[in-house]
Amino acid sequence: MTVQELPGAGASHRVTPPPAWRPRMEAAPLLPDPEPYRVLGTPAAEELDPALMRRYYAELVRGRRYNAQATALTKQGRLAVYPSTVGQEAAEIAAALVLEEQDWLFPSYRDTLAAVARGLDPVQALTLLRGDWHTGYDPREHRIAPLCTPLATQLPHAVGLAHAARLRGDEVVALAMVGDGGTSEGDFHEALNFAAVWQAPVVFLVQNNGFAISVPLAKQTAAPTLAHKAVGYGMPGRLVDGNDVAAMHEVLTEAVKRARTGGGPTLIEAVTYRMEAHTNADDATRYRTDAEVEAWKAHDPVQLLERELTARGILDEEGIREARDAAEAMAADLRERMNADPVTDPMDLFAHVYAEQTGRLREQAAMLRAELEAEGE
Ligand SMILES: Cc1ncc(C[n+]2csc(CCOP(=O)(O)OP(=O)(O)O)c2C)c(N)n1
Ligand SMILES: [Mg+2]
Repeated sequence: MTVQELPGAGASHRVTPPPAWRPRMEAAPLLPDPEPYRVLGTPAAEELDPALMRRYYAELVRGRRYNAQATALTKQGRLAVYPSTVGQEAAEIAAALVLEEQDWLFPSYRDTLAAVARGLDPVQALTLLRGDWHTGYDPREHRIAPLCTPLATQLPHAVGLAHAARLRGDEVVALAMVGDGGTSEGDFHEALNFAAVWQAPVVFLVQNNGFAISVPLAKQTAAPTLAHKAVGYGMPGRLVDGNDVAAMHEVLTEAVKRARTGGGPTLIEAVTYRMEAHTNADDATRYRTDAEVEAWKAHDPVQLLERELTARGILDEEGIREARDAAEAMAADLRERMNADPVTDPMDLFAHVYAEQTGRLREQAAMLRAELEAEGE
């Protein structure tokens, strides 16, 4: 029996469909290019701004040295944990340098380097990872939200802040950083959905470093690329070589400008690689091969820029030495200050949890105070 022949239904039950449904916008302009965008090693590098690129070079060298020093501090017992960004310095530094003073950065736990490049004191940036204070810095001072350990929860915060700023008429852009694994979280979905519906001035920067701890990307997403996820929310997705600092700068600058001028959010996937283990507590040899790591060494972000700039006469031996000396000075200062024992008060555990202390926390604080006093006697 066909629909047209239902019993007792007269000659035809063919119902005129409602007015044709139409997509609200063209999807094609939102789609990322199939190849990550690159500048270094391409003819586009002829347009590089020498002063800007020298600045990036100095920051990359400093960033690499910062990673090495922080990792050394974990081995010396001065830092509880450090998620290294060796190999990811280009994305980290560009995320910081494209922002204006009034903008906000929303970093994940891995993004200490972006926070330091934005002006945060390197020791303060490590306070949380040393385990002796909540955030370790005043987020309002440099407009850097706390380094966020719960995956992707910083994203809806960024959207809320950006949307609120826009309602107030402030020209603020929020740049939120997240890992490839973080894109599988509900918060990622909610943040992107709201951002696009509200046309909030947000830039989402996903660093696809290949892994969520030991889980490779292919085991936690079936999307063609992470940048493609943008299209489902109605924002443009951009795919960029995350180790190419000039490409990162260009793509991020464009997205920040779009956000600032009312064009709404962008999702950027920076394709990169985590050269070291997830943290000092992880053994990466258990889930990936040395050959894979070696292959990525040839695409090192610091080397890529150094080769391009020296070949073009933008950077010479002296420039390289200056950058290295400045990085050494930063590392020596970091080492020295991190080697001083921090003075902590256990009662601080209860401070700044809530604006107004809850009854239960007050009770617990009183208990601890009594215990500490008993110990002191
Ligand atoms: C909500 C939540 N679930 C699980 C974890 C445990 N965890 C910490 S890091 C991590 C992997 C995240 O990978 P990715 O988002 O790719 O960032 P990456 O560490 O590579 O920078 C997981 C599962 C967490 N911190 N928060
Ligand atoms: Mg990852």
